[in-house]
Amino acid sequence: MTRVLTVGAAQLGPIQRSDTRAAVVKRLVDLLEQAAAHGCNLVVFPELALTTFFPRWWMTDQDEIDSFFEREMPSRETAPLFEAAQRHGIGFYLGFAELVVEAGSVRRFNTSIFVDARGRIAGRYRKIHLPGHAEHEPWRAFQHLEKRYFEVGDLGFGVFRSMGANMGMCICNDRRWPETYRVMGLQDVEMVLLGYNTPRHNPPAPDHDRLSEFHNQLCMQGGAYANATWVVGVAKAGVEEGCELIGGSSIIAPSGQIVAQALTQDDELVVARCDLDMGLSYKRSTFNLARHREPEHYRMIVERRGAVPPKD
Ligand code: ING
Repeated sequence: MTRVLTVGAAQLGPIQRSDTRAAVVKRLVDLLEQAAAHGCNLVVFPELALTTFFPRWWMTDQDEIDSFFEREMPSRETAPLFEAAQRHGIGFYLGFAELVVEAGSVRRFNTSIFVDARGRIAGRYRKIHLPGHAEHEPWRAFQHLEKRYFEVGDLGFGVFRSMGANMGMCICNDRRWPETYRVMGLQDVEMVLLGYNTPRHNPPAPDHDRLSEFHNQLCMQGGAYANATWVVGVAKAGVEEGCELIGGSSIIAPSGQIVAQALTQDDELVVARCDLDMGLSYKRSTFNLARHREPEHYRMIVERRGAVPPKD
């Protein structure tokens, strides 16, 4: 019996600083209703899908910073999304800034959850690869202060069973690192869900800007192929507070092929039927990890953080 999930990649256009959570949640519910009309089983929303990408600003007032975080999930503002999803029997991935008190201390993470068709939180992920910087760098056209506002995630790259699939999650910059997919590949992942907020302009390397969409596709296609998994990457796109974020939300097959891709930089639903068994032919041949990998020769990947060049 084939296992097919009909997936909705729910790309968001820009969220401006003044946009309320209630207004954003209405957009999310609209996209989810569209997904229901197309028979989707699950919907993937972007990273930090409830607010504008606030790490673009240098802020020192903790209350102001914390106004972008969620203290509870679901909350009064997000409950309508959970209710609509449950009503339609649809699972969803949602990215948001998580503020939680653990063992008496406040923790802040760039987080995603997977909520199953019955409204239960079946998976939680906290972003591990935090790009950008931690101090004010006024030379930049805009800041990228994820290293300041978030802690490195403490949950690892987990793979969990839901909707009959081995599901994995990551967030944005994680998708650029092959290690992200391989750790999930070693847990037999079949579908990786991820959201991203990717500025077109990267101040430290402006010459990369023209390759933004190419690099976005390259890293997700590579991760999908090398680990025989579906990858669903969903953007928050468009011009937010003067900063352009790329779109290009994509549903990518275990073959590495892009099955469907967003055409706009606005709210846009992209739909594809995903056969979860499509990765099997790769897992049984080219990427039979148990048969072909030689971990004894990979130790450097774990033991060494940065590159050490050879001696002259
Ligand atoms: N954003 C970007 C990303 O990894 C970035 C950061 C932009 C890295 C451009 C490299 C080039 O897609 C987030 N939020 O990680």
